[in-house]
Amino acid sequence: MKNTFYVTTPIYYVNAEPHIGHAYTTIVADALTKFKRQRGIDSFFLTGTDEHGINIERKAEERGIAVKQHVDEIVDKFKTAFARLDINYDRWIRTTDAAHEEAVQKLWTLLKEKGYIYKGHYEGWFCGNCNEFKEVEAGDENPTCPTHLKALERVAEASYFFKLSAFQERLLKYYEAHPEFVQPEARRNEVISFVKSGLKDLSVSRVSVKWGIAVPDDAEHTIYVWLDALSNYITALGWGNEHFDGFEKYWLNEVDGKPVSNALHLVGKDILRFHAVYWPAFLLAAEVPLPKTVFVHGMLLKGGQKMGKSTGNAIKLETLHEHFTNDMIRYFLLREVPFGQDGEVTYEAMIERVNADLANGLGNLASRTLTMVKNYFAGQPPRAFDAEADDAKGVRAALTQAKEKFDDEYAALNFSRALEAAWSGIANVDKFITDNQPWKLAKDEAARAKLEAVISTAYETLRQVVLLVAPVLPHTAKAIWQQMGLAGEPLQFNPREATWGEALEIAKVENVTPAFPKLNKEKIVSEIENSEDHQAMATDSQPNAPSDASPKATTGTTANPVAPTEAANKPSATATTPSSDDTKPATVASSEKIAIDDFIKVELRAATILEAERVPKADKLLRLQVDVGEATPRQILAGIAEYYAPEEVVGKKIVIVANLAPRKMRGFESNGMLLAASVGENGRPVLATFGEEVPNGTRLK
Ligand code: ME8
Repeated sequence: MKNTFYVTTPIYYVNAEPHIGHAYTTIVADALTKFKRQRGIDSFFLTGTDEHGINIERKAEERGIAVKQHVDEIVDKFKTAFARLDINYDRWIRTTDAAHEEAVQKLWTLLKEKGYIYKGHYEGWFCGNCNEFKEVEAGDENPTCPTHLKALERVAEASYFFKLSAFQERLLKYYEAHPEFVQPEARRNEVISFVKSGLKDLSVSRVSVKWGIAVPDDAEHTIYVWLDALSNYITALGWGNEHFDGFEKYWLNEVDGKPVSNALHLVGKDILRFHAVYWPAFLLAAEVPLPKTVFVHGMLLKGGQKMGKSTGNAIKLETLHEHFTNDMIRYFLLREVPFGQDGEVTYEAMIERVNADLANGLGNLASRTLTMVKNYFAGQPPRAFDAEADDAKGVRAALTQAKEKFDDEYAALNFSRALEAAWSGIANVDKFITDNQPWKLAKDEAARAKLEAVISTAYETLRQVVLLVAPVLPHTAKAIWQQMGLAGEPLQFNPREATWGEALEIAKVENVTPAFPKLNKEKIVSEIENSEDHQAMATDSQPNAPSDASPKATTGTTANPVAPTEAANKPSATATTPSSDDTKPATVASSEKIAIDDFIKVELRAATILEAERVPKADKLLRLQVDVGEATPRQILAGIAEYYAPEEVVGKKIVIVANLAPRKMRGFESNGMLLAASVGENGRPVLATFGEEVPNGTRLK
């Protein structure tokens, strides 16, 4: 069996700028590749961009530029963002690469020759964002996409079909025989039950989409984007084209005389079915060995909602870079969110994690150990392991265990648990240092041997831990390694071969600088909350903001659709939510038109104000507890305090926007906003209410 490793990320759509979600999968792939390489495994890491399809065609049209120019610009943004995160991929595939296009046409021809593609006619409902036809309830004439909440498009045209239905049994057998194929287990079960429910043939060409790869011998049609995009995982290695020669080496493997693949696809759960059903069916049809594993991770959430371009609530990479180093971002994402599960991301949690684990944990171990080497041993680390004290033996034994656990968990993609194991090594040696009080031993000539043993153990533990964490914290690991006087770089050494106390040439420890600064939570959070990006982001996620079709997503401008001064002069319907710094009502210019599917996104509900109080040092804010028919009341901050006394609003029936992402203001979280008309010169808010009794929680449509 060959010892190679091949990992891929999804190839990202070029209809929006990269955000933390894209960075997440790609950082994981990078940290995994570094881990494998450190252990001597020949590895290949592929990422790239998915550039065809109706949505991208439209995006360029909206921007008034050629599609090629549009995709080139967004690809550059992705590449720059990933380079900034120290992501070292081996190849960036673009579905507009000539070699890829050529290979996809070969795959098409192969599937057709084998009898799996036939021509027919398609009628159905299509979502351009999912690039998928959707099942719709009979009689629904205005269906919306359940993911994007946008109106589906009716498509009725000639189409080629892939005989997916012919693969139902073969797929089920394959899942059964290869439990490692779809992971984690819960996703595997989901896929199995989906396939058991029946597979229909798949429409795999479009005549109305021009921006795509032409169907061989029928150039009226373009190839369905998912067939085009999924193929990237093999075309990038040279399958079906002459331009690359990695297919044999990285895709193919042999076990018990049978061809199998080593490939690992990392994907988010949003695209599970494409990878776990369609892709293996295409490969089975083409008689190409299936990837070893499709590992499906969860979604990064904000306020319980998936971060993404449709919701406009994704944390921007620039904001992260302003306040956190790359290593902090990488560590947080791998440590905080168990890989495979959804995870809420907040700046507060990031800062707490950085301070506890990086500044206090690893950083503190490095600086206290190296400072003692400098002060007590003139910078030359002692290597005295013969006469180890019993407790030093304990530290060593625990570290050996931690190393094994780290490798096992990491290889199984349990990054969080792997890091926890490494940090248990840190906690152990920290306690050992504190228990032995080397600062006291240093004052006693007779305790010199003991001091040597203690510092040797601390230094050696640090060395081993730095080797372990290097794939996750490449910069910091290297910086600490250099400060330790060690030669080379930690990523060059296999931790499994680094034996405890081995003879090493070590230069003198000269400068000891903290590996991580301690972050000031209040300061950073308030800076982020007051930043332009954050304001724009909060506005984006409001119902009247343009959806992911907005030019903002592609051009990076932070144009704000809200026009408070203009609207304040006219009586108009106003959604009253305070901005973070004061309580100016945000209003939509009345000339702006929105589509019905934009409106459907807004969840308006009837509610009753149960409690109200003023917010200290915020003249315009009232803090309300509101009954929306849920198990517990919600807190909403409203900018109405200048016009309504708290006791005046208690008991009032109001209308709220119930699906607004939470925002923090003056230290309080606001979970929604109430509706009011903005009347007169000053935009006096008049609360919207009902003419007759309506139960709390009732939706307005
Ligand atoms: O789906 N949390 O591209 P895409 C975690 N082009 N990961 C997230 C995330 C979030 N909130 N948001 C995005 C496509 N991702 C297709 C793929 S592959 C042949 C074609 C990550 O730009 C995650 O990996 O919509 C998710 O699966 C992917 O970005 C979707 O990227």
